[in-house]
Amino acid sequence: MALSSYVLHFFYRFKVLLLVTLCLMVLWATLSYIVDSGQAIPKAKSVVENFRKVTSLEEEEDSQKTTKSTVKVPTVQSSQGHCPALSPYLRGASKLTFKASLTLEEVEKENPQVAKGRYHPTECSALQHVAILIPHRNRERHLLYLLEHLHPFLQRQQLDYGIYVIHQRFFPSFPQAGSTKFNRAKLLNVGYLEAMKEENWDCFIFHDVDLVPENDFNIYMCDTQPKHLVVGRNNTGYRLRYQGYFGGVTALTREQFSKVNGFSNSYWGWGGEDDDLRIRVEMQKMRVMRPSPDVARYTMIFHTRDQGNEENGERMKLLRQVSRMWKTDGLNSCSYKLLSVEHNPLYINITVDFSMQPKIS
Ligand code: UD2
Ligand code: MN
Repeated sequence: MALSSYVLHFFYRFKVLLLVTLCLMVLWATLSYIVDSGQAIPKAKSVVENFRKVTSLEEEEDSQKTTKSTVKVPTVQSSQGHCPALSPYLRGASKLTFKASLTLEEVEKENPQVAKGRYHPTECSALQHVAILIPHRNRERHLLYLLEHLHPFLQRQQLDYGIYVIHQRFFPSFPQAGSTKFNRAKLLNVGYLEAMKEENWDCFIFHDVDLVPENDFNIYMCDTQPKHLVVGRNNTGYRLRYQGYFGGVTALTREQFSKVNGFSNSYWGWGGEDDDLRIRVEMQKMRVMRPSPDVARYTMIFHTRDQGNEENGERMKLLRQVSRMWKTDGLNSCSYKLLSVEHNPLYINITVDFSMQPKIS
């Protein structure tokens, strides 16, 4: 009897002890949870935010695919002056698509804020006034795709910009009636001179018609040194072709470009004119800058060599003469016959005829 009451008593005390221990454990667990969650909330928040960022980027990319990346007009209007150094509308890398059935009317509809080839942000005053100069002949499809992607791209960068297409007149069926080889460099000189008649642009972007930028962190503004914006492109494995490469898309301020007397006018046909400009830049003790390779990426729309733009056999000879020629061959000697200047909704079209120009030998 005594033994059983002792056992009962022992069990009773054991149960109480167990209960107290359990309570203490629950209390400890609750307290440590509260402390932990205090630290974990910011972590969780940042995870959620990152997730949101990723999804919104994907969503934006998706919406970009369907709506062809129309820039959302900012809702907050302010009269506070300059736009920020880095626009809040940038999206990063985007997947480019080129729809076979695209028309100019569609691109116009997607860019209602662009008038006569120009745009400026309304929410702030742009840091630079940028003229985009595109040399062009017989590449209508490429021009259409470039306009489609470039307008929203530049608007996301909050730039005050104008797009100039400099078109070299060609008479393919009547070569004897004055057809000339294509002259990319001279067209770009014409673009500079004609654009400067309209506005005192701060910065010039010399832009091939077939290169579409893939990442809007590749900023189309000029810097303290001339900039080369094409580090990589799809058809060269996104690698820089060679160290001194300065082709495709470059950005020079008004002063930088006039300091080197612009491009040479003497490069007829394909090749050399880009290296010539780099030599001019280096001769003026300027240094070519490049954005980081992960943003300076382009898709070049496939093409073969154009009729009238055959390889220039003179280019090596010309490149050896730059130091002797640059002062007299450039902006200050660029003569041309201006045929028309049309202010289309999405670009300013400057048509010139070089057929009377003597070829340099
Ligand atoms: C490379 C350079 C280019 C230039 C060229 C040599 C790159 C990415 N680009 O381009 O900047 O130095 O070599 O001259 O390295 N074009 C026409 N119609 C024509 C011919 C040319 O519109 O009939 C224009 C068009 O803007 C084109 C540009 O000239 O993008 C360059 O010509 P290309 O595309 O035939 O030469 P590519 O790709 O070798
Ligand atoms: Mn090309």
